[in-house]
Amino acid sequence: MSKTIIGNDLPNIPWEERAAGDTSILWRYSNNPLIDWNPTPSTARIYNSAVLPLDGEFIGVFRADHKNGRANIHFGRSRDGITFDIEDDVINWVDEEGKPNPISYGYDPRFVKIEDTYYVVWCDDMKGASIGLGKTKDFKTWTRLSNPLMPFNRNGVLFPRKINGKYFLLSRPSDSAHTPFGDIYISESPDMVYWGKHRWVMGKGGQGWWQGMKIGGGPVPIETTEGWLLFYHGVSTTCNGFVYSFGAVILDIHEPWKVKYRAGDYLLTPEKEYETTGFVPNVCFPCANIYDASTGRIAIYYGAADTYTALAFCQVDELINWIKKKHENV
Ligand code: BMA
Repeated sequence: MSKTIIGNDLPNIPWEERAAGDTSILWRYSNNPLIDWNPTPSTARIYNSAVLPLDGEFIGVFRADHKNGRANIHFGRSRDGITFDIEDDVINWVDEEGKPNPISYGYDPRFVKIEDTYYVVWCDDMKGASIGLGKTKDFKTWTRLSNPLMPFNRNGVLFPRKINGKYFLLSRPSDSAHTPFGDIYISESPDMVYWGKHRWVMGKGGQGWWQGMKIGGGPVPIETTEGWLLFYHGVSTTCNGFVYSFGAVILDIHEPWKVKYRAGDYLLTPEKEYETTGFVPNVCFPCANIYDASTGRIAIYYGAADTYTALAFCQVDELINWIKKKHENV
């Protein structure tokens, strides 16, 4: 079998086969949610979080809303990618001289390994919503780097390798509140410090009302023989507020600002009670994906109702065929 995903194998990927009779391209884990209310003494809700494999087990950076309502980022570990042991204390960030450099709030982290370094990208406070960037090699020392982009911005997503010798970062320029607009842009950098060549990648809208108000990049893109596979969230406005769903797109492998295929339908929209009911109802917000290249299995971690962490699965070839079939020119 020729491999579609260009990457590592992960035979112990958390996985559950699609239920008999289910025809969904992406299916939910039957034991969702993975993380329920009040998961640690200081935290009320852990969701919109990111997981990576490490040495046969799993690690993650977790968005935790504390009991004063403020969000911050915690580190955690898991044997199986399903049950997590999350530290009750926030990550202690330092600056590049090793001096404490705490974040005043942080949320929606993405986590990526590039060469021998693990990077965290999150929504940070730079007198308003902006993109935070930090790195670690040992999960003990966590070093903050300078904010890659000016405020106001959210949904920073790094690509997992350099492309044409440059690092690439997706972002979604926004306001500092509940942004009623938003397209996905891309920026590049030779060194993770200076970012430029900003380009527009894709806009809200299309034929699907589910992404009519705004969109934002989701998990770290997956390299495939067809291009970069990117899950992204899309938001529609109803008379009862925003509804967050997610879909998928394939970007050109060498020029990732070019959309090759974009599915007009969503893959997942709030339906289950843990998605429709919680601190913020009707939110499905993906922040991480892990994969097993040999079998093409993909597991996606998503936040549900700004309260829970949930898991869904798909198979890469089925997904890519579906994206092509549902492709629309926007
Ligand atoms: C966005 C972000 C997400 C959140 C979503 C729905 O603006 O703040 O963290 O899941 O709103 O409330």
